[in-house]
Parts: sequence; structure tokens; C-alpha cells
Amino acid sequence: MKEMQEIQETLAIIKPDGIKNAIKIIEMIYKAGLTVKKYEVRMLDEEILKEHYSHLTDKPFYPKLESYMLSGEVILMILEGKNAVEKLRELMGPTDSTKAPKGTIRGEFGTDITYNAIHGSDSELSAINEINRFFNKKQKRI
Ligand code: DAT
Ligand code: MG
Repeated sequence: MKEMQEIQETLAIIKPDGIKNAIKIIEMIYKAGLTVKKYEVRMLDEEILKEHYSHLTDKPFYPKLESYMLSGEVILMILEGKNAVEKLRELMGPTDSTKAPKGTIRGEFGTDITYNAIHGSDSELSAINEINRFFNKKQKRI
């Protein structure tokens, strides 16, 4: 039998195009059973983005992704709850907002594959690394 779902933390980023809908997005997060444990509103910079999107820096779309992520303030959030990593990914919908169902954050507030309103960690390990990266925790990186 599967154990009770564990309490996890995950990292969410409301991206520059999502800011105008931040209250609605946060409401959806709470309705899904997650809570905001810590948050910060700030601009990102090239260095942290290159680290965060290291799997994409060689892609032809990277310059567009970078300028979008630098185009305004973002809201960085540590979310907490049962099965938080998967729950947030489900609530976000797929990367391409045009393919995201209504009722998902990207389906409601994203525009396309670039302007997709929100980031969420894609695994427990990414969540730990990303929380360390953006909240500068002095914990050992895995
Ligand atoms: P996700 O954000 O769903 O985890 P990802 O990690 O593959 O997706 O990519 C990170 C971001 O990069 C994504 O939110 C938007 C951008 N991106 C990914 N694939 C793209 C593509 N084919 N064209 C344009 N932007 C893309
Ligand atoms: Mg990703």
C-alpha cells in the first residue's frame, strides 16, 4: 500500500506576464491545497537565469526566453503541501499555454509556449535545488 503522501516543498515563479493575475493564481494555489511558505518579489538577472535554464541555454529560443524573464518583476514562492511538486505541475498545465486546459494556470493566464505565466519545479530534486538557488539557502546542493 502506498504511504500517505508526504509534505513537500516546491518552487513556483509567477513570471512577468503572470504578475497582473498574481492574486488569482495564488487563490488557485490555495484551492489546490498548497500554501505559500515564503515569497519574494524581485527582478531576476542573466546569471541566475542561465543557471535555472541550463538545460535550454543552447536552444534557439533562449534569447527570447531570457528577455521575457528579465522584462519585469517576478514572484518567487516556496509552496508547501502534500505532494506539492506534482500538484503544482498539474495545476500549471503543459508548457505550451495553447495546449493547457481551462482551469489550469497556463490555460487561464498564459498566452503561448513562451509567455506561460508560471514556473514550477519538475521533480523533488529540482525543487530542492531551485529553492536553494532562489532563496540562497546555505544548504548542501544535491
Ligand atoms: P516547463 O516550464 O513546463 O518546465 P521547460 O523546463 O521545458 O518547461 O522549459 C522552460 C521554459 O522555456 C518554458 O516554460 C518556456 C520555455 N520553452 C520551453 N520550450 C520552448 C520552445 N520550444 N519554444 C519556446 N520557449 C520554450
Ligand atoms: Mg521546467
